[in-house]
Amino acid sequence: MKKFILASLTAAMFALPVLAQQAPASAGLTDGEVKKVDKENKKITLKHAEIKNIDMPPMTMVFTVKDATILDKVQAGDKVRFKAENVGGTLIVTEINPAK
Ligand SMILES: [Cu+2]
Repeated sequence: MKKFILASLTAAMFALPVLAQQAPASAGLTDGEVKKVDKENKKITLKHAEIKNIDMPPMTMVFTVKDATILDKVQAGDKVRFKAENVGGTLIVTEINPAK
């Protein structure tokens, strides 16, 4: 029995780094809710959860989007998953998808 537990622990220790490496792929997306869409000015107002990759706490704010066409998929009131990046000091939403 002791041997079995040891083997399981060892297996778990080897498995953990693999899980940790897989996390960042989906961690790049942040949960948010659309407050306002402004296609003309390529802006979107989002109430967002913590954005880990740019070290930002939860808040409601205006983002510039990389491309106005990504705003076609969303409208005010939608729950979304989005990706924000800091490009030369400007926060840009590069990807946004309705949350399922
Ligand atoms: Cu913010």
